[in-house]
Amino acid sequence: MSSPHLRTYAERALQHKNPAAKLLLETIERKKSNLAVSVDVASAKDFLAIIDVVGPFVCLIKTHIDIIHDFTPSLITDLQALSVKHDFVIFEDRKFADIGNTVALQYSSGVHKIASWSHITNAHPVPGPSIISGLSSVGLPLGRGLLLLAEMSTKGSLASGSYTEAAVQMAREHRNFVIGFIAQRRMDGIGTTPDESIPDEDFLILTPGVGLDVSGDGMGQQYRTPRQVVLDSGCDVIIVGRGIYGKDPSLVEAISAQAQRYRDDGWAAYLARIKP
Ligand code: S5P
Repeated sequence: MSSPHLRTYAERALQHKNPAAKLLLETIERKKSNLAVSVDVASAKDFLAIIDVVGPFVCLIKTHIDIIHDFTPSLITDLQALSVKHDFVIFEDRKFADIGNTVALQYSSGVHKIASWSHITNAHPVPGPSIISGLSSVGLPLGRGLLLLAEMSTKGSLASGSYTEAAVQMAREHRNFVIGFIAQRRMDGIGTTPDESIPDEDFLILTPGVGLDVSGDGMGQQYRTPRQVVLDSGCDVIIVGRGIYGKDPSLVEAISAQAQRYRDDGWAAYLARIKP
């Protein structure tokens, strides 16, 4: 079988057994959008307003729920209603990084009860495989999926080389729950293990650090274009934050136009990639 990135999202959706991965691939295909918007704003009102504007153009909304200063559980009800209204998947970018027992509690409990509403979450591989066991004890029965941070978009990131290879190896050993990576390129050929011969290995690559107008943010973030990310590097989903809502979340028309622009660029790059 050909490398996953040369197949259509629809074909890949049929192969995936994890419900969250399946849902994401089906949503991408249905909406013809591989755009995820990262809604990193501090007020619940702005958060919901941006999601309502970009909702029609995205396959996924990425949250940092702990940023919201006026969080109440009803925000989750509102988020879920928008997810149904606009047909998008939810990804809480929690970046878990602790021992199995602690991450299981952080994922299931506390104020945010992430596992109860977020289809996908992510974790740093730094503690080793026990972080996956801890999170999957909570998430697997709920049909959730996990992404490992195999690489980061920031200048000077330590997630490279043998660290990235070890992340891929960890994922291969937990393929029922680990659906892919936060990374800057495909991970298919990374590491040399007998598992490389597994014919249906298909990890989703979700990629932040995407921007059309600037190359950085002055705080270490590095941006590449949707074309570089999807066509040149073979990634599956572009994650865009400030490139879409800038500094003023009240500019509804500008936000909508930017979301369409990134959606169109991401999709064009995908079509160019799968063209025979
Ligand atoms: O390597 C990474 C991983 C992540 S999840 N680099 C990132 O920037 N992120 C997240 O993507 C980051 O936490 C932020 O929420 C988003 C990028 O936002 P932007 O405004 O720079 O597009």
